[in-house]
Amino acid sequence: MKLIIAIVQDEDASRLVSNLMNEGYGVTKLATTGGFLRAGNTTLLVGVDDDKFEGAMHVIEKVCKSRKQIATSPSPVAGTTGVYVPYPIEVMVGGATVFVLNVEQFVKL
Ligand code: 2BA
Repeated sequence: MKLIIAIVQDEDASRLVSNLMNEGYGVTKLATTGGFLRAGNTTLLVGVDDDKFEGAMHVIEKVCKSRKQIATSPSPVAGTTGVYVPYPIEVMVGGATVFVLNVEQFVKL
């Protein structure tokens, strides 16, 4: 068994949960925050038997598309005013950041 930890954009999360659930996967959805953009994202925990792993990854890949987005980030230097000025930056968003862990034990009590 494997545990898929998938960090996805909020706007993709609902459709991804629906698609996974419709295909019979168990999903836990967590509200999370990215360290770089300091914006909300969604982390899904999906526990899957080994033979269903590829199917789950396929659903994640299908639903979460990469795209570019303009975001603001505080300047790293406050300057003479002591104020951190927001400036626009282009970042790739969407897609999914996925960690795959082998599950040692799965117990429901
Ligand atoms: P954030 O940390 O808010 O990052 C959002 C996006 O900003 C990243 O997308 C990346 O394209 C860009 N980015 C991040 N750090 C950057 C930097 N130092 N300079 C320039 N651009 C930067 P993704 O790489 O797809 O990551 C999406 C979210 O996945 C991240 O949100 C974070 O919540 C999570 N994540 C990514 N890598 C991770 C890791 N190694 N461990 C834990 N969480 C991770």
